[in-house]
Amino acid sequence: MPKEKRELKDLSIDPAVLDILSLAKQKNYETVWDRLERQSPHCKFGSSGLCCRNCVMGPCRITEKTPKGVCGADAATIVARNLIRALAAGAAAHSDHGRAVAVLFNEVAQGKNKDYQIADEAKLKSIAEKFHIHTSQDITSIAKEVARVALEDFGKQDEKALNFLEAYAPQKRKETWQKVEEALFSQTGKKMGILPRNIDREITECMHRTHMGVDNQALSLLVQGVRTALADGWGGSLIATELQDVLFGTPDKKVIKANLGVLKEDQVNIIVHGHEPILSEQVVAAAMSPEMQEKAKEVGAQGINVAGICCTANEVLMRLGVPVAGNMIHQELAIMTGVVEAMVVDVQCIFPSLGPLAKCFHTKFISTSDRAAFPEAVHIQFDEHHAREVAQKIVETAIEAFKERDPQKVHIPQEVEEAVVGFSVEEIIKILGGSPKPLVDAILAGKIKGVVGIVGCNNPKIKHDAFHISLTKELIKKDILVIGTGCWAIAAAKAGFMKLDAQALAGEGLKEVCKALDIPPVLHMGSCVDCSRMLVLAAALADYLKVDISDLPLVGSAPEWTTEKAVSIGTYFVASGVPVHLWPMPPIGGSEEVVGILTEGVKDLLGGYFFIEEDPVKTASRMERIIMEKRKAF
Ligand code: XCC
Ligand code: SF4
Repeated sequence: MPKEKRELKDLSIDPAVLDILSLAKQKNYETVWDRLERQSPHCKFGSSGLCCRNCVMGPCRITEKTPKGVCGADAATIVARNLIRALAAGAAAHSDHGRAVAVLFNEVAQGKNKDYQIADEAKLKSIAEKFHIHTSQDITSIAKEVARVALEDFGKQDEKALNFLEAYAPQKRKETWQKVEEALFSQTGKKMGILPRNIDREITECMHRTHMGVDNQALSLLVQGVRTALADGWGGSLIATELQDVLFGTPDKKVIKANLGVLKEDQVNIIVHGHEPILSEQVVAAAMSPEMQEKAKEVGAQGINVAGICCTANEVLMRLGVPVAGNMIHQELAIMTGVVEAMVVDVQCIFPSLGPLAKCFHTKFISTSDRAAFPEAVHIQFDEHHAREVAQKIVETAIEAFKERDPQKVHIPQEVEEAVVGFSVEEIIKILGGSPKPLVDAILAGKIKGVVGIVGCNNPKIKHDAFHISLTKELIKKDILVIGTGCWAIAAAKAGFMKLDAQALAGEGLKEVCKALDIPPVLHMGSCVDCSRMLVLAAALADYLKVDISDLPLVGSAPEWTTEKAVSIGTYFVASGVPVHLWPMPPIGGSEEVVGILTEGVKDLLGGYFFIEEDPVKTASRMERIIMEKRKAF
């Protein structure tokens, strides 16, 4: 966090953001940056991971003079415990999302829910094949069996690895995990499991082990963190992605529009924000219905415009081509445009500041999930069994609000970019002509040096989108293909990096490949749970070449990370064999031992590791070096 007071232009590279920020200043609307300033400087114990609140003999803070907590826990234990608690929360967020999808999918399969259907039978069959489920049966029988293996991963009590991990992870990687478990046991004499057995169980075990007086060794704690992260990446998140594709369709290539300029002055604007397409798909469908469009006309609007924010945006843009109003940082700014009739939210990354902010406008801030409540929100309880009815009620509430819009407060930034999106693994393979071979050949020939997957958030401590965009730009210049998800993907879309024109920004080799395939050099692979798509792609390449993921010229990054989910994502990439860049520094600086394990120690065990770098250009060079090193071994 910079010490001096930052000027407006230092807060974001997005002109739409700066436009609304000057409006906010003029009108005295409070933003995330104002609150950050008031919270700064942040507590050093918290930022280095050295504050423990896990029992009430504490809270304990570790310093040179007081190197032990009341119970005797040292810096390494406390830092590791705090880290894996955060990781567990992140894995829980993704996996609880995955569970909701699995439960719904099961009900659809059982014929108990008619508001949703199986939209993609081909995908269902391809999933079934991975589990050796007979695909000659009727669709509902296949669906029931797939639902069973998915739900089992949340509840089975045996010691075997997750069904989904067994079915999806590449052979060599599974062998690596097995070997790591054996090596850890023979080196330490203590059993340390890496292979996750049950998604909920690993999260629970993180909570158990971090309770006062249970697991008090950094390595042991971090290995459980790895196991929990794997339960997320190859479990909860993967299940969410796969079954959402079955229920809502597997994304394919399409053109969308991005940034606050997608809001329309003459229409009822509904923003869907949060994470779960179970809700947003229904809101979009209801809004598009002729009946609702007609109602909107009755109140004087030209129609209804739905736009997304955060990962909900990514879900509906990938599948339905719905425009995206912005990433995480845009949520308050969107309301400040004065044209948002309703902001409809479910779970995750939704600022509780939105309720009070919406009160300054005609905007209805509508919460829907039984898991999430917000101050000053209108709660319209979502229920999968009455999904259409509830979605209609939400849309009607927005239409009603249109009448209250104050023209004096309307201020829509003009910025809009186009983006080519929809790159599911299935779509990528289709574009490649049915097999990963052309991509592998391009990599072997050096036209594409390697692939970097960028994920994650925005963080007001960092100039908004700046790291995302400079890093992306540097990488494609170096003939490195960039893929990614989450708020990075929205940043790239807004900055025009996902247009076909962006091929011009790529190095000669990458440009040639992208031209031949008619794709941008930067590929949108979806929402945060869709980071699992990147794992699946890596697995496809590894299995095709009969190597481990750690042998591939792949690097990951979370350059503006914020949430606990990002801790889990970063860790499952590392655990899957991918070196991962992070900025800002995670709260582990208080323990050299923990830093050592995560940046060095893991290398020999898992092939992946974390590295920290503040400068985008240096980050790109370091990534290139890693990639060139890996290419040598090819
Ligand atoms: Fe949240 Fe998924 Fe981060 Fe964006 S990127 S701030 S987690 S919405 Ni996943
Ligand atoms: Fe302090 Fe130990 Fe309790 Fe943590 S668990 S608060 S270090 S006494």
